[in-house]
Amino acid sequence: MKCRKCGRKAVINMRQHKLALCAQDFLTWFVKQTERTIHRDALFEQGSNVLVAVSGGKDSLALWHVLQQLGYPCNGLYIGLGIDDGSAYSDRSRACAQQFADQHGMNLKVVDVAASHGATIPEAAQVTRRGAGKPCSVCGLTRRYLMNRAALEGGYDVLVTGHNLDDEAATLMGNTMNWLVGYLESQAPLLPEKPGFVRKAKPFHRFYERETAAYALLRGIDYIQEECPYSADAKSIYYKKVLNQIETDRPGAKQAFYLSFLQARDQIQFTGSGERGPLPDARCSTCGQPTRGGRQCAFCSTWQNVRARNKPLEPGR
Ligand code: Q46
Ligand code: ZN
Repeated sequence: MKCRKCGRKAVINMRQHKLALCAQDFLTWFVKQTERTIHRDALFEQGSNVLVAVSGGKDSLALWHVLQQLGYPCNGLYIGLGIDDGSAYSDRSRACAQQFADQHGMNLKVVDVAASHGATIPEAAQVTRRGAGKPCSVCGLTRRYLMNRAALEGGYDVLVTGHNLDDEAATLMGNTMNWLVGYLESQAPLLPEKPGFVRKAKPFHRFYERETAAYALLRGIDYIQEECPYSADAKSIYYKKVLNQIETDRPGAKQAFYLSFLQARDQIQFTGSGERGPLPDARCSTCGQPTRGGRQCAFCSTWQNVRARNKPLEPGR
């Protein structure tokens, strides 16, 4: 197959765009498409101060690379979750993020959950009801909170994540299968800023996962290839498989499913129960963040609980 732009040998065929490209033209196309998405979806403006949530994986490192090429002032943020599971997953993903930052002269801020809050994510999951032995719930809550706080404290205009179209389509399938209206309302490539919450954006939300992977590979970015060990039984992996099966039979179906939702959601009357809804009046008594119920926000009450249960017994007790 030949590159549509120059006629050289194509390295990728994007059937949903009816576009095959060589390595050089793909890299140029990928950066331009990211810029187009940022403008078309009004994610942020030229000159915005950007904080990139970096996991050490292909999507977030590719995003950081592209934004730097586009001239946005951007720093990276890595959250150390303390996930080991015999594979030193967190240590290795952090090493990939740090190595990337050093190679490109970029600034990576690291927040280590165990050092700052007294327990790793798997330890926290063992002792909270929220965890019930599985760390994903407490992990998601903690990452969202710490990323938001780091962005606010650092004075950033926007926090960006590397979610691609496969991630978004799988989330959409999960939200739709269970009719999670609040989550459907919040599922958007842009969540505007509001008091206590930084603006959040997903500049890669129109790319297929194989495209972000191709960018990382062709740029020689060294990223952690395996997924978090706790993602193995995640429903999102199952939904991705199902969607890829449909995509094989009907090229473009995955893209149509997600992009049609974005169009339809503008016509749907949501009741404001999701993250995009009105802000609650109540404030967390510990951190001051707006919260929907209770004296404390979910993050502060969860981690207070973790610290209380994790406290070593005093001698003689
Ligand atoms: S939530 Fe769960 Fe992820 Fe956290 S524990 Fe791993 S799989 S990293 S997206
Ligand atoms: Zn709080």
